[in-house]
Amino acid sequence: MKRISLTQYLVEQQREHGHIPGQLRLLIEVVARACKRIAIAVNKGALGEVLGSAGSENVQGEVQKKLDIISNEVLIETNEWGGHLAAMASEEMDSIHVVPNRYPQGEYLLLFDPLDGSSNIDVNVSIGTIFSVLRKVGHTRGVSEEDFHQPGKHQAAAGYCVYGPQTMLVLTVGDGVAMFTLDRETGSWVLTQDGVQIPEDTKEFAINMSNMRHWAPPVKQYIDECLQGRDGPRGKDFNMRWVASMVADVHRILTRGGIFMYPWDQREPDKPGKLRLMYEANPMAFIVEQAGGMATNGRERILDIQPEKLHQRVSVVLGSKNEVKRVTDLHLAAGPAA
Ligand code: P6P
Repeated sequence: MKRISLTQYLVEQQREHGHIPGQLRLLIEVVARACKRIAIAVNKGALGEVLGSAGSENVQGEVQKKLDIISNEVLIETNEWGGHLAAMASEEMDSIHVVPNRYPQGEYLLLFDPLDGSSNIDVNVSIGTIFSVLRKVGHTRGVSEEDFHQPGKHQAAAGYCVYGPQTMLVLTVGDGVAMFTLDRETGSWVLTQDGVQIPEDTKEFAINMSNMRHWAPPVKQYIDECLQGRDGPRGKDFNMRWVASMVADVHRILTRGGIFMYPWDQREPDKPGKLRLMYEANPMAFIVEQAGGMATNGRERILDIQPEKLHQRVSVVLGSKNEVKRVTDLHLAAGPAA
């Protein structure tokens, strides 16, 4: 493949398809630069005194790791002065961060989970940054949390950076999915795959099996059928993977197919699931759909869900289309959600 940088890719997308406005191109390049800085901090590990807990909790009540806070600060400080953004929202911040008055305000809203999979940081397992881009509705300078309450189908762009054996940036602006690998010798993001397609069928499921007793019947039935293998109703054996880092699990599915599930469970019956809609499920659902996959909350398309709160949670079933459809059909056959 001819070596094409992220910048050249975005310029060519803009030239050929015209749907990457200048501010959006700048936003994507700034986020990509922030991910490079995060990658450097992540890769330092114990040498950089960045491991371990920060001694604080986020809005989700989760203990924050030092790298959670470092990553969040990197994304804020690299993005707030460029004039492409009106405000940002993060898993690590209770409320939105509005661009200070000393900087020009742009037409986009940026949401992110600055470092997803934090429980894996100290054990050297792949983690990642997830980001979602919305357009700011209205053209007054003011911006409020309500401006963020847009369904995922309105995203202008979405992507993630996975800090693994390779550091890779995966991106969609609504015209398919492209993958870039960080060339550490030059500091460039190099296009290594374009037109990513998720196989419609799979033999691999990703779910935290230790929660089985808490799942709703349709999820139990689906996983039980997979576990029966070739002698059961599926007529084929399945494999299981669970990295406990959504970015790593989704990246595997984009690369070789599979189904990822974090369903509702009875431990927190009033919460629809563990994962967050705005900055985990929506960006991943946009990417998965753009790669020919499917993403639902078990019953409805994730990208159609109308958000009511910035940090609201959602059940997630995404990946190979025919498998996600099977899980969704089981939920619908079970009747209305409890
Ligand atoms: P569990 C990481 O904390 C995360 O938000 C996702 O990245 C991951 O898929 C999930 O939670 C793992 O959850 O309950 O298996 O630790």
